[in-house]
Amino acid sequence: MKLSTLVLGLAAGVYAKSSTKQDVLDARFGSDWPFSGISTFAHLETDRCLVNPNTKYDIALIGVPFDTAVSYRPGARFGPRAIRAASMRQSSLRGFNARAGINPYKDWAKIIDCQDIPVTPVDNKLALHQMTEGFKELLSHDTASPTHGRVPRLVTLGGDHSIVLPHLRALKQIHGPITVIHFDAHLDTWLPSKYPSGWAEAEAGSGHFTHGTMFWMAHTEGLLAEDSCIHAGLRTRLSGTDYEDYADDSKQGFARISCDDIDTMGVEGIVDTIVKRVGDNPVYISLDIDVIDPGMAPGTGTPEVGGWTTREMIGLLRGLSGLNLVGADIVEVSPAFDNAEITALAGAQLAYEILTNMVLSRHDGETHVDPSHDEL
Ligand SMILES: [Mn+2]
Repeated sequence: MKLSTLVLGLAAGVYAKSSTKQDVLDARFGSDWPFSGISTFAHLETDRCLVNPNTKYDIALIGVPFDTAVSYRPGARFGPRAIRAASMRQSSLRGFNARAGINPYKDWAKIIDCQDIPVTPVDNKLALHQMTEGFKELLSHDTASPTHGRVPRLVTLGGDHSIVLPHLRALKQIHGPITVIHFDAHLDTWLPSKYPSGWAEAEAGSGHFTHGTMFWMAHTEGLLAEDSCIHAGLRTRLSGTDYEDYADDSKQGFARISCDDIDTMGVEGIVDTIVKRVGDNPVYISLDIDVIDPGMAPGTGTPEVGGWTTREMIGLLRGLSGLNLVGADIVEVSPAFDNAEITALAGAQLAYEILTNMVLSRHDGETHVDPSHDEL
């Protein structure tokens, strides 16, 4: 090659690299620091998906700032924005999940933050209707990668735990009855009669709708798969003296793993039990942050001491990456009771682990198995 040709070639290369103003602007201003930019989950692209039906995504974060179905501390309506703020150190730039061997933000899936479902805080019957319609709308969008599945998947940021009911209603219409893996200190299959002030005038659509009865409602509505749901992390006090709450729970098709079981079964033993229980069914992971010990997650509605560590919870989720996962939530983060953002940080990290699982599993019965993705 003649020297002049080489010089011309180099000059052309430099010219091409710096020629467009867009290139220069992207290089200078295109990436955020963790602390700059507006607060979407993990700095993801955002869209007001509920009013833009043509927006495509494979996985979406959706905030549901609703907390008027709590039985103790309110405040989880501020959970979505607290989790988003605590997720700021996550981004596609440094998003590789070393435990899982993928970067969920740079893999096959288009993941976006769909903002919030606006829900009334003054009328729970209307609120439940609004949430149900919102979830149906979000699940009706086309996916960006149809070869990986034609139904998008949602990770809900709550909100109190009642927000799982409208999500399950919307999922049932698509997948049929859903198998729920429920991480929680509490059963949440309580009969409405177990609560005070259970007046006969209560309407099923509002008076019975609480953050402790919604799985009972889900079972009553036929949304749950028979004998395949499972709780994990239980340590709640019970009514009565004969474990009748457990009997009520079993009738609704749930198996139970207590919080203390981790001492004998270990993370791996619990993962094995859950995987055997749920099989290939369409699975929904519902994660109440109160499953974590209040020492690591104090900012929540109904704290119970003696819980799991965040490291154990991450290990459990990493072990569940091969499931047919069709939806998930992180609920009950109540930032007014938080300290130094620790509860919201736990919520943000656990959401990231769930997103990782969604990228690793394809929910049309097809699992994305790669031998390099060793778990646990
Ligand atoms: Mn709960």
